[in-house]
Amino acid sequence: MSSRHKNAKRIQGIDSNVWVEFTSLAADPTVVNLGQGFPDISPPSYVKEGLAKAAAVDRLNQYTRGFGHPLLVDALSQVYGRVNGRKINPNTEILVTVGAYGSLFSAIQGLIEEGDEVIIIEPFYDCYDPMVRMAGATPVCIPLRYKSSGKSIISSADWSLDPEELASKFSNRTKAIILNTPNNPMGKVYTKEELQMIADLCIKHDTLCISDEVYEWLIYPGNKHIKIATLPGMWERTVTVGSAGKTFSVTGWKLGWSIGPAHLIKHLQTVQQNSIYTCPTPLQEALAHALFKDFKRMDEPDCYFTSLAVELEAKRDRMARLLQEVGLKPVIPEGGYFMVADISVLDVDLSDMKTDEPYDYKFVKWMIKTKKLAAIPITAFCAPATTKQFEKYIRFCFIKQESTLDAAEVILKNWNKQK
Ligand code: IK2
Repeated sequence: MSSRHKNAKRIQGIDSNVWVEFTSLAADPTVVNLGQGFPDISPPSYVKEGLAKAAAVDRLNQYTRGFGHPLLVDALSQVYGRVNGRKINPNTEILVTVGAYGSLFSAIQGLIEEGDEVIIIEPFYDCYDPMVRMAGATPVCIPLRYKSSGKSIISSADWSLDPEELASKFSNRTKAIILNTPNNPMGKVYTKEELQMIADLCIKHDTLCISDEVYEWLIYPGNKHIKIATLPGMWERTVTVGSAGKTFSVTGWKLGWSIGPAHLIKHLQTVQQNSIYTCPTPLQEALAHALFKDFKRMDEPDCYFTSLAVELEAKRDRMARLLQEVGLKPVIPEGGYFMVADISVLDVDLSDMKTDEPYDYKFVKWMIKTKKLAAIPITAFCAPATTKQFEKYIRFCFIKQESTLDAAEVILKNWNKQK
């Protein structure tokens, strides 16, 4: 092949992707899919109807403002103005993107320089690492460390950063840290003290913070979501990322947003105007109406931002019981809709699978094939150096209809009977 047909260096070594691989394995309709994080529950009817209404208006089927449809940035500025306790300028402090992915991409492309270092906390949402590499920078990873609370139930709160280890990762080349709270995959919701420790280091080293908060509304009792951008000295150095897919259970809409100070957001806008330019107008219009509806009832129990978390809490608890019944040790998440489980107790011998993949990859492939149940291997969210620490964990998604959870229950209850 001619050398002209070779890939660009910036995408060297990032060609494998957990979603591409495991979504196709789970596509078999006989497989119960608790893998990729998408709901199979119905999105709210007003959200779907809003899209049909928007598509019926001719004007809304044409291009809109590139940095965000005017009605949508207005809605976002109202919701996040209230949440952040500050006025947010809809035109200069918000960018609407193709999903949270689009926000992460434009933030990293727009703010990270070749040769920079970016701190990433493991396990991390998998795209952070390749996005940092594509920008020519180096990911500097630090794992969450498990410390038993002494209780029989393991919680995502039992995983935390070692303050000294974190401090040691900062250097004069550190341009940013990527934070994800509530975290995917562990379900960890960072406490105010943990966020303050990160904020202090960001301020000390003049570092940016890209805070991925796509599960911001999905918080279980006893926990509170705190935006790092609201801590003193952090607004001016933080880009906060959100997702319509996660907020309204419409992952197929692929709309997201970045919120932050104008001096940072303008660089994300530059990336967007020179790449995808604008997002679909009818989706943005419908999302704006949905946000306004729930904004108006934010203190009421039927506000979708809070009612979804209530619905999910019961599913979370059901998922935990199911996993415990087969002897798995689930990590009870404080937020989000994933549950990680320690599979080491099952002691499945996979030595006949002749691949050099980590144990969890082999386990999930074996489980899909023999048990017809799909999950996601946790080492997909780790750098190679941390594989050994996490390869006995897999992730289940529980934002599923009761019938899907029933099907998973049958598989798990028959676990030892099946071949
Ligand atoms: N950031 C995080 C932390 C996410 O979890 C996601 C979506 N993940 O869903 C797939 C899975 O984990 O199974 C994103 C960003 C991307 O969000 P969006 O779909 O809005 O681009």
